Amino acid sequence: AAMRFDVLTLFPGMFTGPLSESILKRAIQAGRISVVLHDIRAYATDRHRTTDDAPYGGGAGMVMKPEPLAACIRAVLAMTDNDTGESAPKPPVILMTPDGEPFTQRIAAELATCPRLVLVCGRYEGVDERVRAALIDRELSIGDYVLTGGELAAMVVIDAVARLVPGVIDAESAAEESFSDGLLEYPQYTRPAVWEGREVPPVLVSGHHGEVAQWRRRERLRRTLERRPDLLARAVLTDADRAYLRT
Ligand code: 6GU
Repeated sequence: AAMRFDVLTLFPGMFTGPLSESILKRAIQAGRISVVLHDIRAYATDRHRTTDDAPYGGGAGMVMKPEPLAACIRAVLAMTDNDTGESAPKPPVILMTPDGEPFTQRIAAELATCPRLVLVCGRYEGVDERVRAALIDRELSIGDYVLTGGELAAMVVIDAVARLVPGVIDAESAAEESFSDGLLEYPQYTRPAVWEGREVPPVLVSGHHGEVAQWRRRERLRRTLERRPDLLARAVLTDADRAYLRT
């Protein structure tokens, strides 16, 4: 069965472009994932379809009103894929917000085990705290910078989770890649063998598989030490890795 992402947003149009290209498009066409967009504004009941209001206590910006957002979340949770009367477990309701838990590859892998996720895109000034308390299970941020809203962050989460769903990309690429073992990737080369006077490292064209593997491992260690020493502290290293890093 396909993994389903329900996305609650004031700007559903922001998702249509990215979902219509490349790997996500193919995954949707192949029935591996589905993305269902829900316009929060459709759940506003007043004449002007109001979804936000000024903060109590004063201050800049606007806050998402409780009623339309809560109605949207509850309506989405009441929707199911099957009409068999079978009860699926309640999917986690995740708010995208800059004050959320930092999103990592580990969290992506955990979320990829869920049959369904409900992603709520907050506007950056915030969501009424009572809706968070009543209806939100988890809050995620994609990094220490501020976006205008949670939409781009939700797309990042969808992309990172979808590629871990079986059949979306080759099993090998997902298993082999960096972050599963906590090291950055090795440098990649393709033809031509010489480009603008720059050669491909001879070991890669030598045909010596053992030497290629050792070179790649060492490049990963070097790069991680150089660029992300914070990752190296937690990486899974052999005695040979440690010996190389001391050179
Ligand atoms: Cl999830 N939302 C917003 N508005 N800004 C962010 C973010 C989320 N993650 C990093 N910056």
